[in-house]
Amino acid sequence: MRKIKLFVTKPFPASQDPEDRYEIVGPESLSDPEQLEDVRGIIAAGHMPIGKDLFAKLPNLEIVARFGVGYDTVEISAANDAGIVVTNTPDVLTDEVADLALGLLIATVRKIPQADRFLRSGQWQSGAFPLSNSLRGQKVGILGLGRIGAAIAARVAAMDLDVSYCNRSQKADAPYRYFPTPLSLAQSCDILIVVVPGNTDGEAVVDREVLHALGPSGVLINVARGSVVDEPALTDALASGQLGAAGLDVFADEPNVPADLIEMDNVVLLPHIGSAAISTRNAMGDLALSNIDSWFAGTGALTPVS
Ligand code: 8YV
Repeated sequence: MRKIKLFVTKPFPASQDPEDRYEIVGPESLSDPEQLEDVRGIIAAGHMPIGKDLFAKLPNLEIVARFGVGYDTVEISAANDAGIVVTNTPDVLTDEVADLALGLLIATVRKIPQADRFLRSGQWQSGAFPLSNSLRGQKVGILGLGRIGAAIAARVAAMDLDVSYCNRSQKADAPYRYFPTPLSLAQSCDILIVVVPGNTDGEAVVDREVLHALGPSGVLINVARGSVVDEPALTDALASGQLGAAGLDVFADEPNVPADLIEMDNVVLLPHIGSAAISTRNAMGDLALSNIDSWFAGTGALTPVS
């Protein structure tokens, strides 16, 4: 029997090789309509936009399985219009990303990378590393109390820090103070951790006003998407001292990071590694493939996005 054909945007890790049971084509086939005619599924890893332009080339497409919990690269309304199911990889990366967010928070406030650079460059020989700010007594605001936001909140609360949050709706079972808007949250906290899903409409929920509300000793941590923070406003606020520091795992135009940010000493910059641990990435790949397997076995998608 002929194998079902999948379009895979980028190689991804998984404990099984998808080529064992599927015929795989990649972006090189985009210029060859005949190759695409009988594609029935997409596994979408990386940044490639998945929307109506691509759907128009794939008349037999049934399912898009996103490798990742975020699906801002997929045009959901176009998928809905075309009757295409979209899945993502929730849960399997929650704790990994939350761990990384905590590491980035501590690294940013206590200046761990800067201290490492100080030691390696031999500066310790001439004196001690300058004292850093402290996390003690800081108020932490979580913007987005979804699965990952809740896992970060639990970790921050375990560090004996005050936690509050902003979410589209208040969570009845969340033991933290609720603020209805990003601005009201920023006005009431010292450290803002951004964990809201990325958007496709280009609107940054963390705008200049929110950044200024955090203030000169405020800290921004972003492990969500670059698109949810106004990056030029963030760069300005850090450069002018209107914002104290930032820890960023995500950027507006990855892998391009503004040179101004790279030159600053009050930021910690990571190359989007929130979920990038071997076991977690394998679990994400396995879940993306299981969604495809289940769909083509006739048992439906396992983790469809709403
Ligand atoms: C991955 C992520 O970097 O899950 C997400 O939404 O941002 C990360 O876990 C990405 O999905 C890899 O393609």
